[in-house]
Amino acid sequence: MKNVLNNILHNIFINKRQLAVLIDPDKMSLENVKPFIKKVNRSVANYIFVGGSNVAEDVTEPLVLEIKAHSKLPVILFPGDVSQITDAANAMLFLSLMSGRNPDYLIGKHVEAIPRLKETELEVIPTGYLLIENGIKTSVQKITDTPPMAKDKVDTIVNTALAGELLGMRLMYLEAGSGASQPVPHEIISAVKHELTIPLIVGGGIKNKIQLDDAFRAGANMVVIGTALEENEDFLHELKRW
Ligand code: 1GP
Repeated sequence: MKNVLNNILHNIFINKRQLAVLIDPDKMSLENVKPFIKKVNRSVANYIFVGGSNVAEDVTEPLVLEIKAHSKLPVILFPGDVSQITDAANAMLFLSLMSGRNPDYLIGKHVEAIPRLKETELEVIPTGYLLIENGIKTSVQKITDTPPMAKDKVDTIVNTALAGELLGMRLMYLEAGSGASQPVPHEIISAVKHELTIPLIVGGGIKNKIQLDDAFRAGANMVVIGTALEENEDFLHELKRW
């Protein structure tokens, strides 16, 4: 059943914080999946995102199958490329990089993805994706050849997010970039949240509970954490309860 987006909306309705653990297929070996996922299962995480910027072809599907073998949590593809699409997952964020002006990442890759998507039962969730400046050059910036949005241009960020909502995006993702030195500032999260009616996801550079709480307090409906858990799995232990 295609119920991931409904589940996200329901959790917002009941005021539940939502946490997604991001696994990059390029950085997680199959034999490490089981012990890692066992810890994820014991944490407050609600979703497992799978994706990355530099993923070799054909590694995503075996990874998703291994995750599914050890967890009942929904697996949501967060693909860096068309080759990462697999029917083994529950849903996919159909990301449009609205912070940039590279047509490939606004519409081109999406058209390329259609033949693959037609062969799947994936729940496809249109998602506006805004890369926000964090002080270092991130993989998203390098691979897509698009600059991040300046963090002092809050009005432009808000207007871009609103344009995404009006274009029909069902989710909006504020991204500082994987391994960012600074997460998305709370002023930006709250300004965007104030204007949007669709769910707001925030990720990039969140390394501890304080930053996580800050993002939720500012208005994030879901927070995504990847690098901090790759570097310190004990962080998951801290996430056993909110
Ligand atoms: C990256 O937002 C995600 O796309 C998570 O970022 O790896 O820095 O947690 P981190």
